[in-house]
Amino acid sequence: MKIIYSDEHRNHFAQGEVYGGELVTPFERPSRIEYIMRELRARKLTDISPPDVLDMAAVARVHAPDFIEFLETAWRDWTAAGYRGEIIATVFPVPGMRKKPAKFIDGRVGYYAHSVETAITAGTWDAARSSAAVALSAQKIVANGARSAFALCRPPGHHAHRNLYGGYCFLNNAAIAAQAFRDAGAKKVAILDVDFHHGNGTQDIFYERSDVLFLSLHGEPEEAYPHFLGYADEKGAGAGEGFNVNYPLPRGTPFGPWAEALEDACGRISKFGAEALVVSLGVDTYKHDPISFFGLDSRDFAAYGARIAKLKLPALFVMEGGYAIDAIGVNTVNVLTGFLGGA
Ligand code: OKP
Ligand code: ZN
Repeated sequence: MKIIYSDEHRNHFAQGEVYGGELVTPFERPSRIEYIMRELRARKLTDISPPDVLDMAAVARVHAPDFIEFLETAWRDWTAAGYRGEIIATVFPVPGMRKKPAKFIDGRVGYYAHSVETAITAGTWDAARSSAAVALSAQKIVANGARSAFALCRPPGHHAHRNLYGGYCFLNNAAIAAQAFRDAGAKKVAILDVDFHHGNGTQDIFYERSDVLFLSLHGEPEEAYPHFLGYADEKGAGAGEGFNVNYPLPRGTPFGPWAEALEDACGRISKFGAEALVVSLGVDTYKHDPISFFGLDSRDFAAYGARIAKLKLPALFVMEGGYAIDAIGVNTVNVLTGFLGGA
């Protein structure tokens, strides 16, 4: 399996994540990727290349131009205002207020943020672009005929909407890759999101479309981030009605019921007639993940990798979350080797 990776992810490492009213070292940190790289090498998955130069037009197929411009200029405007910390949103155009674009940076930040935990730093835009480049380069390998590829993206992407960032995400790598499959001629693309958290950004981007089927297994929104999206009754709208499928699962869900939901999702993907599959691969479903609450064991990751292989679809794995750092490598690589062994 070809793997795409860029060192430039390191440009994004905020000092602080707002967590339980404290500023803590972000759970989403550069060492995550280093642990995965180490395990890939140990397990002889060594066909690792850097990404091609980013095609911004492919990013603009998914994200709004003003949002892209915001990400590009936010750090410049923040420092120009005399602020000395990292960019953290403080005020939002929630329902009841007016969603009018603001001029001053605080208003601009709140206009494009959906969550406070995620800080923007001097290097965030560079890292976000490199992450999208990783996804797109891996997508090309699959579009050109490979059975699979692994995009070792960081920062993750599935919480980024068309015009919103948050949940550690800035550009939606999986959505950008899915759109690139469409633009390369695939008539139908499925996105299977197995990260512990609901892929609210990806859902938002494709909610009214019938050419991209989105399915997400995640902690139920009553209990889990992002809290305000991810219910089972969100089934798509307009032409997209029936092409959005959520599997909210309760606290403590072990592999059995999780795998039953995956089985249902796989059935729908086959029935849909997808020509390509994008897997939003988060391994925060692991039983010892510090911010999640499912009960998967390391061997379960290999088992579900094999189930995904049975779909017999060209598959692009896009890295999302996973915060139990000592196990992130084993769990991630188990999915990939499970897939390779199950084909
Ligand atoms: C990003 B990805 C828990 C707070 C959660 C944000 C989590 C973002 C997860 N008390 N904060 O989907 O892994
Ligand atoms: Zn997650």
